Amino acid sequence: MVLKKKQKRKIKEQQTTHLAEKGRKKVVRHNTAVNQEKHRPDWQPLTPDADGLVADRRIMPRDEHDRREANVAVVQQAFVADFDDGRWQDLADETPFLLGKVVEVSRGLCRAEVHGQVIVCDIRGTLIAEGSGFTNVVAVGDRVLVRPLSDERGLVEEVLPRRSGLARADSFYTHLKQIIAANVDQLLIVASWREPHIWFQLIDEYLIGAARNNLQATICVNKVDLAGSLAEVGTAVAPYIQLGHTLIYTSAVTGVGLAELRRYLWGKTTVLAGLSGVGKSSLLTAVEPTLDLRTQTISLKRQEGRHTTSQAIMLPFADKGYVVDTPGIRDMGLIGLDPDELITYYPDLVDVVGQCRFNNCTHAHEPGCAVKEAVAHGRIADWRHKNYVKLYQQLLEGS
Ligand SMILES: Nc1nc2c(ncn2[C@@H]2O[C@H](COP(=O)(O)OP(=O)(O)OP(=O)(O)O)[C@@H](O)[C@H]2O)c(=O)[nH]1
Ligand SMILES: [Mg+2]
Ligand SMILES: [Zn+2]
Repeated sequence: MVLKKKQKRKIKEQQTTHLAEKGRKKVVRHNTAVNQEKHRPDWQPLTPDADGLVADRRIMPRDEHDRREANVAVVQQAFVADFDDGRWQDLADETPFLLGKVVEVSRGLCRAEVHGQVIVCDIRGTLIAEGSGFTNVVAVGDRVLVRPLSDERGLVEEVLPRRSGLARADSFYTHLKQIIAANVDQLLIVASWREPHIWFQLIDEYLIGAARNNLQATICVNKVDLAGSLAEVGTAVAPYIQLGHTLIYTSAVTGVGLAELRRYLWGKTTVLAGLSGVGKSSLLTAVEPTLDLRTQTISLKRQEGRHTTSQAIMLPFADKGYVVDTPGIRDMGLIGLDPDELITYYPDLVDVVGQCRFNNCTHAHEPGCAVKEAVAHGRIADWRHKNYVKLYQQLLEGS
């Protein structure tokens, strides 16, 4: 059959629309947070391969990056677990620059400790975070190469590879991460018993964030002076203890637990995270009066408009170790997480989910749900189950 010109055009149009739609659908599907999360490498640290080719992606000037691209094996978005002060120093020694450690970041500027002295450094404008998997170029804790400009001023020429870090997924580009503190050893999740009231859902989210960042986390419950007794606190947090987490109970007012907290911080680089007002700065000042964080915190607050919400400050701790004080971070753990992956961060629920009547049970309202049964029999804490259901719902709505 011979088709008329008009008919042919119509068919072609239909085909084109179909193809365009197909194409568009494909792009949309590819861009969902879930798929981006699936298709990107994990956030776990990597170790060098036999040839020493590792995630040696430094943040460097654009042309320098292009020049090296051909020769360097690039693994993006990864931390290199075995970097230490010696290796960073070796890298710096190959250059005419000095090794610096970033202790505070502001827009286009940072403060870096160089040879034990903190100096203000500009950040070279051509440094790009593109391809590193992070949205920000420099973070607190970063090791950088500094070109000295004067006794008190320098220029950051390059950001050296990171050993570890606390990062949160960017809320817009969910496949990218904003790094809050780099090269830290551990995370101290600070909550308060009252004022503000202990909030288990946020602790759960922080624990998930720590696991996704491959960081060891400890939970500190502060303001225990506001509790009837320590036993009351212990009973409330028992599910965390059963899961194998370490808890420290403190009061910056009465001094309870400060010796233990000091031991925990000593010799390590620790980042503290918790809601505003739980007492992070008070605790640090109480265990190390020379830190004088009150003034630091106030001066940062005064400049609030100029800082991002992830503004953090790193301070030396008791001549052995560092602490990173942060403002309240609300959305650390979950962005970009596949809803079906959430259960893996609830080991107490994982143990029983296989026994649910329906194998696609969401453990929210289905009959014959083994999780709900375990809650009813007191084998799983009611609030752990509630947090799981709430977070699962949040993830579904977000994806
Ligand atoms: N009762 C009691 N109050 C405390 C304790 N620790 C801190 N506070 C009080 O809680 C308030 C908040 O303390 P901060 O140390 O500023 O809290 P923060 O976590 O650093 O808050 P941001 O800097 O806003 O994130 C202050 O008024 C402290 O005096 C404690 O152990 N017991
Ligand atoms: Mg504070
Ligand atoms: Zn179930």
